Amino acid sequence: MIREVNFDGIVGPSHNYAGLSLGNLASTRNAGEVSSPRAAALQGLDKMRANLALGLVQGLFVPPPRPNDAWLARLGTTIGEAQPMLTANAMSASTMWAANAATVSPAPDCADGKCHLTVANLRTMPHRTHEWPYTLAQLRIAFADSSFAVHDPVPTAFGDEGAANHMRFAPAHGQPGVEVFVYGLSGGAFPARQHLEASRAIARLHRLDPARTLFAEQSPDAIAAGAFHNDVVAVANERVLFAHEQAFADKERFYGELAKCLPDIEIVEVPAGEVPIGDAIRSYLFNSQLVTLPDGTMTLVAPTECRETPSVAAWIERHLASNGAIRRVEFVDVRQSMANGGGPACLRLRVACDPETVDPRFLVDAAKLDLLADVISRAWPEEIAIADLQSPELVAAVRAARAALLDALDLGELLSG
Ligand code: SUG
Repeated sequence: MIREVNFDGIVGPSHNYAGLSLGNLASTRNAGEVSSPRAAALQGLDKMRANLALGLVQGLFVPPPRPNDAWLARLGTTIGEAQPMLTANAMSASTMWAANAATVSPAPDCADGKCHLTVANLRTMPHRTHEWPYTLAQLRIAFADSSFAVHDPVPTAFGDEGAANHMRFAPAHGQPGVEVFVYGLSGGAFPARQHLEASRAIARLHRLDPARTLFAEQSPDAIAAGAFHNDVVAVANERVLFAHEQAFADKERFYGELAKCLPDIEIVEVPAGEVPIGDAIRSYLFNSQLVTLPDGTMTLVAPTECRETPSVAAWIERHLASNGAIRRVEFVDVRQSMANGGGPACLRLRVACDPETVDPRFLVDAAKLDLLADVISRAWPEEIAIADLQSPELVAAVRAARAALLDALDLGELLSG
């Protein structure tokens, strides 16, 4: 029985605001602020708890070792000696944004009937380039069942940002779907992170049907306005596309191709005249989780910032009153992640599969979330200032916190990598 499972990245104990992501306006705006790793991780658990309460199936990924000593060693240095820029890169907690972990094609879309996952190389931002070996190790354990095929990253010649630049449409999660790869060619002053060649390679590796696979260009203006990933301005669920008017370079063509592949597609487009793209990016309206509840209600799990942005709050109110495709909106507080440009949808990787085929250590129920909350409340640092990133006490605390988490989840085999 195929269900959508959302795997959230647990916010790691080294979560900090170093301003490492050019083109991600929140990351730049909050550079140098003091972070609250404990509160951040607990906000993440609360989001998972709320999604469980909605009747959704919930999973998790764990943070990788921080600092990344192996990466620093390849650069000929150590955490004690590295210059501040390398230290920040080695201490980044950016794996929390699990939407960037991999691209996922559910089994009904793939010629061999397996669910394919390709770990993302994340080659554009230095702090993200060293995530994938640790992500891959987890994917290989979580999806070891023969119904999955887990792939290495595509060569770093071509940038790949995973599910953040990929959308899937289907009448229902368990039926064959249409997969859309959204690539960037240019973004003005900011980098376009997803390369077309990487997307094409993944479509081939996943053995997708070319007749049900589309490639659409991200609007360069949207990237220049701060939409560094497509999932900042568009989200898909079943036969609904929820997108900002300015998300795509050539929307008429893309919408036309989509309608040809999926005649009953419903496009909920938000006009710039109602929600300016700046408000969409600040509030992360489109970085909400668009989910179907067990009773069939299409629900938007949106960041609380949407309630506080007048144009967005007004749009939501009008849409709900109009009986549009989205019938319900739930707000979640993920402010610590939002301050680094990661909303509810960034924090999760969607995998449509039979939950019975997933290693149960990566699935959660309310009792497991309570156990994790206990570990995090005891072991996660309360605050991190950038000036402290190299402090031996902090480094030791970060290492010990991860070890405690892995122990609680019985995932000791990940301790060294
Ligand atoms: O890659 N932020 C992440 C946010 C990723 C959001 N993911 C999706 N849209 N799916 C990024 O820009 C923060 C950088 C810092 O720690 O300074 C950061 O990496």
